[in-house]
Amino acid sequence: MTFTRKDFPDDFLFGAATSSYQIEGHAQGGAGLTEWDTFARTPGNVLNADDGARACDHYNRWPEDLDLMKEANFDVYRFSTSWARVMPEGTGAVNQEGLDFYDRLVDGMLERGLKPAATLYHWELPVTLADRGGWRNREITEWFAGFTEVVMKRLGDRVWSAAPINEPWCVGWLSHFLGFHAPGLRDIRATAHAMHHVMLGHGRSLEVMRGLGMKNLGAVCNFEYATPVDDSPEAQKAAKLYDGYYNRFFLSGLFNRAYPADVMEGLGPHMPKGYEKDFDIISKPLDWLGLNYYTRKIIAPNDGPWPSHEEAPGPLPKTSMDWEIFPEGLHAFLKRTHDAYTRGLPLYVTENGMANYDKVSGGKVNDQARIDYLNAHVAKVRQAIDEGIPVKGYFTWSLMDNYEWSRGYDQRFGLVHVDFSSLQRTPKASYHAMKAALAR
Ligand code: IFM
Repeated sequence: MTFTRKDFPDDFLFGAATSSYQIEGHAQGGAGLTEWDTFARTPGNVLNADDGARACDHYNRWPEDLDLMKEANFDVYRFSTSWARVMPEGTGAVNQEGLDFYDRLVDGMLERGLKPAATLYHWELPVTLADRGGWRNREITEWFAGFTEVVMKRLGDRVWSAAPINEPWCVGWLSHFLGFHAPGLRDIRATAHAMHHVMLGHGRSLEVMRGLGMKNLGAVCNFEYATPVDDSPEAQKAAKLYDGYYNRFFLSGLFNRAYPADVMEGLGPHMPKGYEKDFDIISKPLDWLGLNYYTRKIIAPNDGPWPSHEEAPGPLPKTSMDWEIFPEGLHAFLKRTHDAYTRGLPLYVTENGMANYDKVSGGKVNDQARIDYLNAHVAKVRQAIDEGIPVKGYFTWSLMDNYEWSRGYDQRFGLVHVDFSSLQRTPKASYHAMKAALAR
């Protein structure tokens, strides 16, 4: 790496992130079916119809995985708790085995000197709740509050930080407007409802955790930089709108008690009635904000219905996800978030990394491209700190290769290679580089 821990303030934290469905092996331990299980079983949704039934078998191999975290000299492990594992029906009965698993996992982190950074929801919606409308149904905000209470009554005394929901844009837009994620809807009314309920669910969950006396609570949003395809006013407007529903919608709700006017031109008529009254709950004070950042998109106007734009190919080098590598975007988001929304609140880069078609050869994985990607993005974090932006930590996605949602097991984001037949873990060159950079 071109950086070491010493280049950062003493209290700056380095971590790696994972999520439950992507690594655990969801068919084990009494977990209920999630909407991803049925989504994956429907032709055309997921590459090779892969699901998370076995994934990395982290459910059994977690001690080895936490050892990998510790041996890489990471400070924090960002993990998530599966709703369907803890409450197979979504409400009511608790699967004690599932709760015990997370209890052991958190203790395992503490025993290894790792800070546990919990995310309550990283998309394992129990099918029973999907049957009742999922995020389209306002009642989900109370179901989610109930899940929060069950999990945090058990773990809340030991986690270092907690956030209710990973990437509200994915829960709302990607899953209900673009249809790329479960439940695979393409409907503007469903989108408007889900976008708002995910915000309200965030707020209710936060209230529950505050009520339990928990500290260090935040939110994790994902960001994509939007570049207009050309200098025309139409292209500028299209890119601004993309930025609006992708990035500003959630920041605005959390910090400005309103959704952006340009986004509401399209979503407004489809919003749940009386949604404006919910901002007291949505905008409860946070202790930090997490930013997940990977890429930018080139946006071109078109004649279609709102939002009347589409993605155009970009010229920059790309990852195997076909995502352009654009570290400048990370700096831009840290700066804008601090200047316009969070104004002094600690920021964390809660996800950043790249997918690459990594292969094991002679027991080694040469992923120099990932090392370059991480160096370039960490340099942007350093730049932001130099400018006085309070960035307090950086997490790479991901500790290990895992289930990449609709891309199945094809896309490898890990610092550790996973052979999905033998489940053998092989640390890649990027893992060894990170370990050396983070040595104390
Ligand atoms: O794998 C995902 C993760 O679940 C959420 N953030 C983006 C990652 C890469 O696509």
